[in-house]
Amino acid sequence: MIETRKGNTLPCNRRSSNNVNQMEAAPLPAGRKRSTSATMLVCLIAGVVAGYALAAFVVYQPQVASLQEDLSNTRADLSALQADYDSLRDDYAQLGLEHSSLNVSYWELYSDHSRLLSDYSELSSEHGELEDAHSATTSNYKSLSNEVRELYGVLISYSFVPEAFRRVLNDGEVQMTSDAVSSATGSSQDFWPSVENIYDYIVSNIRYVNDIEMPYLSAYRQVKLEGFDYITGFTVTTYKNYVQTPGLTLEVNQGDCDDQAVLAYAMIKYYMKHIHMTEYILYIARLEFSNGDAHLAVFQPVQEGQLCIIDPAGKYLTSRWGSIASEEALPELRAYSDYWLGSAGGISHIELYDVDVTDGSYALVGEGNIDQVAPIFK
Ligand SMILES: [Ca+2]
Repeated sequence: MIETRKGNTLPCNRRSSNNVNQMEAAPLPAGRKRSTSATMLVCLIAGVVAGYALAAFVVYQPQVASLQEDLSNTRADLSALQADYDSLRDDYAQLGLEHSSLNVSYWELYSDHSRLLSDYSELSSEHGELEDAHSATTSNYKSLSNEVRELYGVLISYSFVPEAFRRVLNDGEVQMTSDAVSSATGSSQDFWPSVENIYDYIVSNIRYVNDIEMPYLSAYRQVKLEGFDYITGFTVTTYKNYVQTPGLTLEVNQGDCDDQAVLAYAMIKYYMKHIHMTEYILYIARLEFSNGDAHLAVFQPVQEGQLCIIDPAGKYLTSRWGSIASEEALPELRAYSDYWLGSAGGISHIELYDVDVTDGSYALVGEGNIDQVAPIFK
């Protein structure tokens, strides 16, 4: 601070410099001097300020430029972020729509899933019931198939020889002839007269009648599944033949050749076992004639290759001098064939069966034409 004094004038000799002297030589009024100093002060301050400003400008100008650049970059970033924001907002809106759509689909699928679960449960229950029904049906089908096979055998046994033997020549059926045998033989122990009396009994008491048409299963079809043969169908055919039991033939007093031959076989076997007390070999002979007809008769083999033919239906009994007899097998078979020559064309084929009358089981002893069968009796 510069101090000024009011009202006094400074002495001249107290200044050594020229400038000061000049000033002293032309002294200015006191107020004018103060104005100059203020101006200078202002100028000085202004200069200082300007200097500072210049210095600040020099110093801070790069920073300002950098800040401006940063500002510009920030604005660009802001603009990019705004664009990103707008895009994300659009995406969000789109995702919102998709979410709503997916939500609707989800509930639809949830509903479908619930319904399918319910359907699955119901179908599982039905499947279980069907499996039970299938198991029962399979069991019934197996039973039915077995019964059809059994029916096939039963119907065959009603119309065909030798399949009929088990049904008509078992012990129960043979026992049914007891009264007839006693009546015919008088319980005599004399074998040959008793056999002849049995023959005569049948000829006298059993009327010859033709059989009726009998149905039978001529064929059946089957498929194998899991090791079992299921019958899928069958063919029904009729055959004019019915092999009666001895009991029925005696009851109705009629029958054709097979019925009368079966009755003769049963009565002679009953006589052997229960009256004569010796059971000899006895054959049932199934004959085929040249005209295609078939016939049944009883053949009694005798020692030394002889044969006695007992055929009540054919009215043929091996005889000599009007009484039952046995003859050498081959000539007797030829004579028997000649007996049929006029009506059936003679015998073309013979099957000999030995039947066990306890259960009707049988064995085919031999078969062939007359010349082939005759040696069996040797
Ligand atoms: Ca018959």
